[in-house]
Amino acid sequence: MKLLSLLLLLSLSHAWSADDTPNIVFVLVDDMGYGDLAAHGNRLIHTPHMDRIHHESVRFTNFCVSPSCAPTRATLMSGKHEFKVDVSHTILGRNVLNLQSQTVANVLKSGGYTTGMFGKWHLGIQDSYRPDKRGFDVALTDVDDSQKHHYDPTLQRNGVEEKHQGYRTDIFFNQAMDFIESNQNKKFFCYIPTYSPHSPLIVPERYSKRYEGNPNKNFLGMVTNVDENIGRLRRKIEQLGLTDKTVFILMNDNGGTWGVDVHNAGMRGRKGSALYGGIRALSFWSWPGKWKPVEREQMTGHVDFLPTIAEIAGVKLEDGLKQSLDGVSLMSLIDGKAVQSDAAEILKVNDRMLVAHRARWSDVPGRTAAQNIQDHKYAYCCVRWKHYLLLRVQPCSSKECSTCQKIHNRCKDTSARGRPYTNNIKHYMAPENKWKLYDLNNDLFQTKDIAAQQPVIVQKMAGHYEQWWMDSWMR
Ligand SMILES: [Ca+2]
Repeated sequence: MKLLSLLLLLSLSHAWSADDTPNIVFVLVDDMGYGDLAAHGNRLIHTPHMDRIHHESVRFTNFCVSPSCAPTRATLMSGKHEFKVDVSHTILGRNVLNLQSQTVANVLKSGGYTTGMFGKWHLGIQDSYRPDKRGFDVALTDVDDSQKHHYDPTLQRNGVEEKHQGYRTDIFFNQAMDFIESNQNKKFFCYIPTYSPHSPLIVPERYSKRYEGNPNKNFLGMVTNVDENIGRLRRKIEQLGLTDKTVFILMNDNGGTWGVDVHNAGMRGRKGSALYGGIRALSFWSWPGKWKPVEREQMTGHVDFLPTIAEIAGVKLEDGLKQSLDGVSLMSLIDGKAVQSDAAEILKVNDRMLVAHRARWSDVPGRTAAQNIQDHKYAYCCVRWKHYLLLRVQPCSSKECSTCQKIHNRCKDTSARGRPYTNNIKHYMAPENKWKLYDLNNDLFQTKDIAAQQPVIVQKMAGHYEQWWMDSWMR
């Protein structure tokens, strides 16, 4: 492992003196949706601190992640689609980022950053897969990466257990603030992936009582608790005099969950789906005094995170690594310098296609891993290109594949009695052996299939998917 780590570091080299490169604070909110924000038109939710970040940031308004937790984290950390780094689920050992992958923390460490992580890693917490073995100097995470330990949790700091008192989200933010204070005279990367507002929905009453009467008051309260913690974090950065020296990034990790019936920003789909509402995420990038707040509607995504961070940090990626990445640096969109130019990377952003796949299939007994993968090629996936979204919903027929059975069942039962997400349940559509095409400019809710009217576009995007599938699994 030592040799591997050395090789990883040797493959990176510094681009330029890092004196004027900023600290980087990255908050990733688990299971919050694009619509769970007052600034995105949600009239019920109370999110004043995140709204302020919205107003102060470069905002990527057409930014997509993966349909669920670990896949998104795998891509954020590695810069590659999760399938290429062996992540295809949130459990079953298929949420473990392979050791060949360099992480964004490896990249930043090579650029002289002190790196800390406080929260939900979800990419393997055993042995060499632990975050403190993947480029983080300090990594504090739940002892078994469980969602359940809301109060007085046992945490693990670089593999050593610690008992903590209090509400877990507050604890992680407190610990992150201590890290920032301790490293205020160094250049640091502080990654705070929350466990909230993921279920189970448990929050101190003072947050939920604001939403009394709403069936999802605990979820909404959890979002407000995260928001309050973000406010405390920002105040701490300000008190330390670091605001102008710190890039602050806010993102969520998959489509909406318990909040989609309150407000889903006009979209259909939720976490776990490949509809736009299942993958669109907020993506706010702020550097006070340096970057002007603006909206960028180019098609972007989590694949772009690592190369963008590398450029912000002044780390030149080694050619082999750069070419293996699925994304590009968005810096020219952030600082606006190249928006009017014909910079190659901007053209790539404007004409690229990006794929999302639900993954999460069950390991069906009697089928090999390779067969299971092939059985789910079209289970629930999409291709994005310009303002189009090409969708396929073709779950497998095995009764032993619980995830596909869930899709089959929801296709039959659209009444969704007793379930959450009542309005958005309609995103589970009857499977057909063909692609559907939606024009997101005119049909954000994705109800009108225009595939029959646009056969050339369907063919082009479907062709991209076939090639992508080969590239993702046949390596
Ligand atoms: Ca999540």
